[in-house]
Amino acid sequence: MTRKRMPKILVTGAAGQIGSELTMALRNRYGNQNVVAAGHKTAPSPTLRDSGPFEFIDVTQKETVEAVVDSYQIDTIYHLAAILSAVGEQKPQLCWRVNVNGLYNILEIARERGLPGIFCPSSIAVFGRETPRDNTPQETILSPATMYGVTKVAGEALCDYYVQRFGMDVRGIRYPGIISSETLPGGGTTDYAVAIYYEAIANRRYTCFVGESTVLPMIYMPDAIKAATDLMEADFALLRHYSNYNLTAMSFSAGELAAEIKKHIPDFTVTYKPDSRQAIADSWPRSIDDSAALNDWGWQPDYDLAAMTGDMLERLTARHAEGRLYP
Ligand code: VAH
Repeated sequence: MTRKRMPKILVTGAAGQIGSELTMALRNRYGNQNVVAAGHKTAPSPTLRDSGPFEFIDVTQKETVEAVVDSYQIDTIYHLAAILSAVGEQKPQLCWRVNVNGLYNILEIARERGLPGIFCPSSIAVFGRETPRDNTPQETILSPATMYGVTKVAGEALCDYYVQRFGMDVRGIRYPGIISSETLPGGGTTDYAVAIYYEAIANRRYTCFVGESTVLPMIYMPDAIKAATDLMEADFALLRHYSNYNLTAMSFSAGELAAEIKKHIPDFTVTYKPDSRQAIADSWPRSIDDSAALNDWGWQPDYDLAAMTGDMLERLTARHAEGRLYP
């Protein structure tokens, strides 16, 4: 998408883990009043609420989204509203309604108005037990073991159909687990990789819901946001994929994560008590081949496990000292 003027952006799911930080990054980049944040039920943080427009929508109710798109003359949508993997297994029908019907509404609104840019993230959850788990290729078997993964496979196919059939510009990334300091994740299988930092600071101990040897691909939020904006600013003509770029920054086991935190907090202890989310984690890749993202739009992460851990603990320690560790 070649930019001639500042975009008018709508971020759905803006009160969520990615949406809350992505909205602020987009406001810094394009101007506060050019980025409309939208949520469903979760109230926005003061930072989000006081820095620019915030609206409540329900992506499963098309007219609620149309009203915002038309009143703000939106031309670009970052569609983050979604039900994640663990909650999606508890509520599979809701997961389908929000993740697929909601996406369909976004794509139809964009098609009917000729909007020039849509970003909709996918996930490594599209892969399953039949997928090669190490250095998982860009082109491979998609056999999701969760409704969340099913909705992301359907979402990728729907987005690519709108590119091919209607000539639209729809882009997306298969995100790995995302670790962040500003907003707690909302019911994913990788939530342990965020909670462990909070509990290390608050209580010096954590009970982890996946086993010590569980390895998953991960990314730190600043890199996740950089990937979204870099992809959206890339020359569409150079893209060989659209809504399903493999992406990662690092892979590590729960035990390696705990050991990295212990370098900063020596008396930190972890107990491992795998629950139902272990089976989901075991169906996902251990590492990802993201060479297509590197080749097509220059993807390079900035944070590894050591750099992320130092930054996370610094941010959370400062908040803890002010008595506001948890958002
Ligand atoms: C989840 N955080 O755990 C999301 C993500 C790859 C994991 O899609 O459901």
